[in-house]
Amino acid sequence: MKNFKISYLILLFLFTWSCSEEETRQEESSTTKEAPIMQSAQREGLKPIGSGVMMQAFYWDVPAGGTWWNTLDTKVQDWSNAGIDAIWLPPVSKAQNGPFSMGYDPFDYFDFGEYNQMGSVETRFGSRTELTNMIDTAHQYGLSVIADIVINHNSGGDLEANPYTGTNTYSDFNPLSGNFFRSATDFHSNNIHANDSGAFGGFSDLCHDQAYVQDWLWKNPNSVAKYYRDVIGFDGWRFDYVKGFEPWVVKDWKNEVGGFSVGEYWDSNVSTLDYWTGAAEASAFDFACYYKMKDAFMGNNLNALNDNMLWKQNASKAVTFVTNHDTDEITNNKILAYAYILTHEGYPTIFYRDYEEWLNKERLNNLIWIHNNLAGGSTTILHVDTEEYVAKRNGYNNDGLVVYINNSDSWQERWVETNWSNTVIKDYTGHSSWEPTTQSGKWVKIQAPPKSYSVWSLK
Ligand SMILES: [Ca+2]
Ligand SMILES: [Ca+2]
Repeated sequence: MKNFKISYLILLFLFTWSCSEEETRQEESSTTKEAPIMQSAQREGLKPIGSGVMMQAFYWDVPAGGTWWNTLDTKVQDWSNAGIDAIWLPPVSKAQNGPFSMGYDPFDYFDFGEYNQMGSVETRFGSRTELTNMIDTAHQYGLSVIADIVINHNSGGDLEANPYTGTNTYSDFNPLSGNFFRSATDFHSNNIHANDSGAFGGFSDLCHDQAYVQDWLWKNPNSVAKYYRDVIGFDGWRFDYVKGFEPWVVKDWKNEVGGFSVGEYWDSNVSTLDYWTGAAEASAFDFACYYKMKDAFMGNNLNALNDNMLWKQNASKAVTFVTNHDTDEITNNKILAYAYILTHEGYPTIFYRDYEEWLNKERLNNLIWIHNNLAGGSTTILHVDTEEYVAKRNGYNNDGLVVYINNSDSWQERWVETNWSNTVIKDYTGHSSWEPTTQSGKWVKIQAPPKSYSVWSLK
């Protein structure tokens, strides 16, 4: 490392004359994890989760009326062709708000749009048949399907006298599916304890220490986890609001039924996120990366990309994202953030509206291709200042890449040290027409257009 720094500084001095501007900052960051996330798919013929890019296949308040599953059914083939390897669905079962619910107020875990309760037969998204048909189509095109699992809280129970609180509570659940009836003893407070690590709003807070609750959620042959996997066809799990319960719940679920698992631990603290992934033995959404990208691309200070993120700490457990159903704001520099996550480590997610409505689909498809074909190996940051960021992926079963992000209002050029000697390289985004040859010492001059990016690799 030290020799590297010294030779780096010598080379930097030699080439300063040709740099477009003074080097303001040089930092080097490497992660030890070389291999991308790879999990063997449970179902025959599916792409390994983590080999490509995840699609968050919904946004807040998608069209109601029971048509969403059919909408997705028409898109999964194109997504698979573009390099998507998994789709994340909203919670699929009947919730208290029935045909209007986005699913995060779960009532009957086994009503997928087939029982007339909570104001409708179908869920907001459609019928059970429409759901399973769409999942079959996704599988046909090699996509894994990830379920959104909301088990911190329930909603829609009937009022009952609660012996633990001495009051009346809405904790009497009588779902028409006939599965997983619940009562006061299954929620906090109860005979086991007053509460767990968190409650959400005023919802009934499930007690996962209750053996009956564990049985119905993941242990029994007809548990939610096994039914969703074996009968409905889910391949992986996205756990909602995991701050609301202990990480062993996710670990036990995953150990029981397997499958890729990612938790929504909404916290920017890298140590906390890293701790959770270890305790839960699951991936986590990289909220640290999300907030640093906000500072970098909305706050117009790319130096924030030097800060720590979960993918830098533990790339194999980081699921990176630019926005999601809770945060779906539009920003001018969003495509730069996608250029960042799709060229860096971690398992990147693309948000439905960004792909289908808001951003240029061809540019995203190009970045997905770059992610799946060039973005391998560890990461070295080559340059950062407020307006420019250059990093290289060092390659892992592929050639690696150099990504140059430019948040200034004009074209920028920069000499950088690649991993390639005497080699012709090109910009795989097509933004630059340069095809420079790297020097014997691996240095080369590259360029990036204003408010845009370029991605370089072997021609
Ligand atoms: Ca329908
Ligand atoms: Ca809780």
